[in-house]
Amino acid sequence: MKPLKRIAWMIVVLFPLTALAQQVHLIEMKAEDQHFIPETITVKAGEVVKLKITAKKDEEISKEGYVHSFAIKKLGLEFKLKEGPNQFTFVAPDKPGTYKFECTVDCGTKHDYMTGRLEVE
Ligand SMILES: [Cu+2]
Repeated sequence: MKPLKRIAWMIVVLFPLTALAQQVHLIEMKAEDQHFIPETITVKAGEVVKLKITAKKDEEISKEGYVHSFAIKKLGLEFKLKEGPNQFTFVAPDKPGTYKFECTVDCGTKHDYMTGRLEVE
């Protein structure tokens, strides 16, 4: 590759990739004891959010092997969680507000209370 071509390639391909990587907002959570920890997470409107959720089996486990899920029904998001570390990426909504997240896998007697709030600023 000629030097000029190489520089052009770095500007066109590498720079936007680096810029994109820096904009990802990493959030680490736990899903255990039929709770999300933390129960409130805050993001900026339109940003890319990478969720790392470590899940622990409580009372029940689904037929598919999921122990919990992280779902925001208002946004049509549902990430099923296996025991151990899980990782997902989504784009935060453009509209600021409070969005409820919840577990949609029947994980035990307190499952209905396994909820939290995504605050979009
Ligand atoms: Cu549940």
